[in-house]
Amino acid sequence: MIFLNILVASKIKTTPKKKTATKKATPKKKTAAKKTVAKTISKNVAIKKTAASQRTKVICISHKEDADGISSAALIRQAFGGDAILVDYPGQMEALNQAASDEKLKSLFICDLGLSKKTQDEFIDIMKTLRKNKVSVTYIDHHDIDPDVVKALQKIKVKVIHDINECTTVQVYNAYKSKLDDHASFVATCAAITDYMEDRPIGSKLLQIYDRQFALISATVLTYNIVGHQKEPDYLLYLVEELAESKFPHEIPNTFEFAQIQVEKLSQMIAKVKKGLKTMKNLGYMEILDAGASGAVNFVMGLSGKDVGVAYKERVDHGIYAVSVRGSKNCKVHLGKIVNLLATDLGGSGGGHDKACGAVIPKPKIKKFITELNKKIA
Ligand SMILES: [Mn+2]
Repeated sequence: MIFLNILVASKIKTTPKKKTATKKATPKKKTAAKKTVAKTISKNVAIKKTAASQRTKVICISHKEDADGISSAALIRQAFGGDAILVDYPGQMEALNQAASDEKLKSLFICDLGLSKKTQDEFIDIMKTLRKNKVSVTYIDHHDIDPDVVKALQKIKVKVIHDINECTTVQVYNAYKSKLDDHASFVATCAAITDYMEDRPIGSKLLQIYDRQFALISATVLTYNIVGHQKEPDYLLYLVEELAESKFPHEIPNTFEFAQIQVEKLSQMIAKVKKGLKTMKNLGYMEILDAGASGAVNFVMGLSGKDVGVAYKERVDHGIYAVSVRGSKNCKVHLGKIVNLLATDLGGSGGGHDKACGAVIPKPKIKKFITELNKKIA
């Protein structure tokens, strides 16, 4: 899913074990490298050579808000080592820019981060910088993408793995199977389930390996732990490490207890949505105050009786609303495409799947966004 916002950050003790092995594939050669650069400072060619050889880092920038992003990062880590940087959509470009200026970066993977009209040009520019610096870049995703963007990326030799029919983790699994252990297929299965993509060609084959109920409860508990820890980046990185080490969600301490608390909060959300929900002809909508929009949006759609639900939450510090949109099975339009265009028109950004997408909308434009969306989905 895309633009999944925070549900609730609750305060159960989760105490991620601090691991020292975070830097697996990134041997530090700081002092040595500096000396070499200093020695060769007068010779341009020599500096370039040194700069190339001191690039050793592997980084995976992935989506932090759902099991597909976290699981993609875990499988990349298992296959290639290196460190994960977990981001949400508002933080995506900052992380990419930072990676682009990292002189030690050798290889960059970007996972489960869809591009929109608003972000794609800047994304391509950053990729150009990375490629100029000879960084190998692999972009793996399943969100709707402008074909011209794919062409532009391939032209500068960014490796693009893109299929709108399989979730990102399944694509990572499929591409790098030979570098992964057997358990990776389970991690990919959980990601497919949370992205509603366990019925796709590869996803469904993977699910068949495992007992359906076992996979469902594992995927759900993992998801609740991810959603409930959005404000604890260390915990999310810890989850990446544990999954990379082939742990099942139930083997990670306290995950089921934490999920139970999330379930309780969700049941309270049902009551709140019943009270606060509003409708237009074609959609139900609601402003969410004390939780994330994405945790409420399915209830908004379901309880409104409409085929489209919109939930939005103010990000006070950013002057924007984080908006989540869901469509029912009866919804025949591609919400991700509509929202991408509409959000861009209103000075925001957005996009995603046909039945699950999101947007960032400037605060004064939220009413306009909802009324326009109501018209466009008629
Ligand atoms: Mn995904």
